[in-house]
Amino acid sequence: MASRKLLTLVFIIEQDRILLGMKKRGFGAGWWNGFGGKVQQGETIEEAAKRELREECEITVDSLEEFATITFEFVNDPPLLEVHLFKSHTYSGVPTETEEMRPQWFKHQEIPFDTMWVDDKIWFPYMLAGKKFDAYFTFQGHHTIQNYSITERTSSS
Ligand code: 6U4
Repeated sequence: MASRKLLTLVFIIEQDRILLGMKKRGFGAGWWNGFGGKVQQGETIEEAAKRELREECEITVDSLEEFATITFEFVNDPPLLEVHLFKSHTYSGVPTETEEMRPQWFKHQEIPFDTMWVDDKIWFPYMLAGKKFDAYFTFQGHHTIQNYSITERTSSS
């Protein structure tokens, strides 16, 4: 089986706006995204999600709701990325720019999909509708989706 890297992605979602960060360096630099990164040894995935949120925009959350996993395959470029997505409606602190991210609020109708990973416009509607899902995207390079699938979780799964 192909090896996989575990990653996190966190969204603060209020009634009519969502907090995104402009990634200033590393993987996905130049694109708006949620806050997240690699799960380190000795921490749970949720602990990693909270840590990355704190490190990248200096806010904290008491609890996070895991609502999706997305696996990304980059053709001829292993490993697979297994990204665990979390959300919260509340947080503490003030979203603050760091070396890695510049946070900004966006109205739900004004999400800057042209400056985001191309998969985001496909699955954000599920997230914003409060759905839980599991998805798989196969990328050719970083700009082209070769194929994908999304499965909504039923209440029993
Ligand atoms: P470091 O170690 O800080 O240099 P870096 O290479 O910047 O790490 P990292 O750890 O910030 O990467 O993780 C990349 C982030 O991008 C994770 O939160 C997952 C997210 N991500 C990766 N592929 C994505 C994609 N296709 N669509 C998306 N988010 C993606 O919306």
